Amino acid sequence: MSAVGTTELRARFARRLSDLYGTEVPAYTTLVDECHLVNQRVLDRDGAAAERFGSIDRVTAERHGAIRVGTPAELAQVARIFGALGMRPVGFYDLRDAHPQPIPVISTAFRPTDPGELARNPFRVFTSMLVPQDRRFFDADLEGRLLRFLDRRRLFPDELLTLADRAGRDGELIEADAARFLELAAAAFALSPEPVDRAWYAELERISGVAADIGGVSSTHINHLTPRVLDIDDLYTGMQARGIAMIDEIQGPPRWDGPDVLLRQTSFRALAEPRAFREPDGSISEGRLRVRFGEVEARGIALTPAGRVLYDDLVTEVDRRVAAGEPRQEAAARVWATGMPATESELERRGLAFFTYRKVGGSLIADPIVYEDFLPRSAAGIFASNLGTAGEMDASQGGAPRDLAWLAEVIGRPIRTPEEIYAEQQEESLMRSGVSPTIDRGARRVGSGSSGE
Ligand code: OOG
Ligand code: NI
Repeated sequence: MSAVGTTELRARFARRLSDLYGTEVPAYTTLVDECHLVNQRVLDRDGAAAERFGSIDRVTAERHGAIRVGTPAELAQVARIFGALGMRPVGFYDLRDAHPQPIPVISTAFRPTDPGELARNPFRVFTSMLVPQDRRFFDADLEGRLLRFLDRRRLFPDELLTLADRAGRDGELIEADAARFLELAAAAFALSPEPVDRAWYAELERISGVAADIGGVSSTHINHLTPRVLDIDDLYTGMQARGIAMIDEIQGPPRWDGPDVLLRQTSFRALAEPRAFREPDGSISEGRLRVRFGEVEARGIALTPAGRVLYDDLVTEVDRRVAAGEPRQEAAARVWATGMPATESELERRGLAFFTYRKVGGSLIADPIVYEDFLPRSAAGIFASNLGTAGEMDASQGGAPRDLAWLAEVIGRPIRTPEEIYAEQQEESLMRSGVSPTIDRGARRVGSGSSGE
């Protein structure tokens, strides 16, 4: 019997989840169709330049999902399942002090880290974990009840975890095991028909819709699946023309004529889906919950730590102007026009973005490294725009300290930072070209045209 390797398992899982989500959330299918149309238009218009940040095959298949869990033990199990798909935890995002609205979670993203694997299938999952210990959100009594509830539930069956460990160890599964693994994994992320305890859910929802979505039900689910688009402004208008209500803004960098940097995202609001509820008297009734939505993203070049400081400064400056009454779009356009380098070469010369280098003839050509990660502020914006109410928070209470090292420790796995991965990729390309990383930057040229993948 033939075996299914890690890469193929990941690609099959991404496709399977996409099919599942399409049947559960029909507007997602509309979004994917519109993305294909826009991507084809950009390809026709820009030719090879359209593939500068990844081949069209990669971009067409590309998705990120998001899930939310309650405890380190659950997150450790998630790491085993995604580990079977060649996805490792990268980055640490603390959304508890995020603007525009604090969310009681910390997050990481599971994704391939090797450039070849990313090119073959970049499927990634933004994964958030509740922090019931944070007193700004939960008092000691509620923390205790939450932890008891979370400790009692089982998100993933043993059979799934056993198959995941086997795939992780062997780098493949025989066809029959692969089929079973994919079936169990997809089922674990589907919306459960299990009735929701009305009173318990409502109690958590008063604090945060995200707390209720995580700790108010006995299973987890994929809460959005995000295709990638090459022109997100075009997509935004296209979706509105199809009658889908989008959130007010595109998150992240503004629309501008300079290079695409980092990540731009937008979404449509969560749909009210029918769900069964268990009432306080034990009876079952039907209600509706808005938890699952649609999101789309456009990716650009990864910024170095220095580039990221510049980006964050521009964000702060735009906020300042908006607070003073300027419309956001105009403020952002003005701030970016003066603050952000207008070309890739300039980003390269000033060491603000990551590139890989290759020798062509006598010169060194620089190709941009695409940003594979997330932005905490955009993430908080995406969470917030899809919550009914802002929830309650007592800022005078102490929070629970959490960081990347803490998270790595409690899930028992190393977590890499995005910047170290990009830097390593850049260094390796320089070594391969026989160039010392400190060589005079004047010898380099920023390449144009194809993605170089
Ligand atoms: C995750 C929201 C963040 C993104 O793309 O920034 C996110 C969630 O809603 O669970 O997916
Ligand atoms: Ni997302």
